[in-house]
Amino acid sequence: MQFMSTKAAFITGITGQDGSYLAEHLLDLGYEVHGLIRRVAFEQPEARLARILKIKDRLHLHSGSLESYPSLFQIFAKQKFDECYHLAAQSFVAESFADGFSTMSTNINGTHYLLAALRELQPKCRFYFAGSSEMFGKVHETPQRETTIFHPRSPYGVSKVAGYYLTMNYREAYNLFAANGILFNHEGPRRGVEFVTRKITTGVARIARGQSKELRLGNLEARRDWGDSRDYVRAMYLMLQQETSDDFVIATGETHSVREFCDLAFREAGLDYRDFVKEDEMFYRPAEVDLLVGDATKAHKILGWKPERTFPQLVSEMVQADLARLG
Ligand code: G4F
Repeated sequence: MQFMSTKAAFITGITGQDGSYLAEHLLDLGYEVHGLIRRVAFEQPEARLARILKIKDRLHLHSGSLESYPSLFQIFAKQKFDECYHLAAQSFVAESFADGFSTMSTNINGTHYLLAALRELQPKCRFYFAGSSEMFGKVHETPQRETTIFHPRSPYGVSKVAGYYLTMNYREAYNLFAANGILFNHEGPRRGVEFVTRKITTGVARIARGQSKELRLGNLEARRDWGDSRDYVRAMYLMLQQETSDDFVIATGETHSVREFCDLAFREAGLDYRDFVKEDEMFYRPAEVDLLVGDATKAHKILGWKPERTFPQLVSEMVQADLARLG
């Protein structure tokens, strides 16, 4: 049975994979759901609001930017929130090597502006920061847990470490309820096509439908702990329902290589990945994160959270969704 509530939540990154699933989850729980949207998104709703089009009429969308403190200040001055989920970021690791300055500026300043505006106007609002397993980077222990030392390997990873410590600092210095989720990779049919899982499943669909002959990828040996976004947004919500704010690793505890993902995804369409996948140095990163696998024991114990979907289910659903999209 679900608890009905009249709480108001504010989501940055509501148009993304996680934001759209979180918005649906909170609506189901009876929340009034608000989201931060760039002004241009209103001009191209089909493209920019695609993931939330079905629920758009039930949402309260506010125009503003993470790069503008005044725009956030104005939103918080007008509307009171019980919870703020900060998911928006430049989240593509490869892009952070291409333009580290924009990544740093959006990810670090954006987080700081939000925290500062909340402290000023709504110190009772609970804050969630989307930390990342990329913070572990060149891992110091396996599996990685809340106490594992950070060693980021990209400007993106560095920006997330900064956001993590800003969140912790506002908790300790100003007594804000501010929680860090250290989420390992999480995917689904709404994943952006630039990330490797969706790049593979759209590639499989195109090849299966005769629209393409090969799929060019980078490092096939990188290993990730891939979960399902719909499971992970439940964990975000649970973190803000606790008595005190804390930091939590959210992961499945399993690790698979990009090669294994390819193998499973091509097999789902009756194909052999070895006939189609070509390794291309263009997609290698200047510094790679070789292995990620998380230990979510703390989340199991304190949040009562467990992932519900398995890795094979995730791969199968993503491939089938892309096949269906192509008709
Ligand atoms: O799918 P990816 O681009 O995700 P990455 O870099 O692990 O980051 C994702 O997960 C993080 C959580 O750990 C988030 F914080 C972050 O925002 C993002 O959601 O790449 C996964 C792996 C990498 O090792 C990459 O080198 O796949 C390898 N890879 C191999 N070929 C490729 C490709 N990645 C991409 N994007 N494209 C390729 O062609």
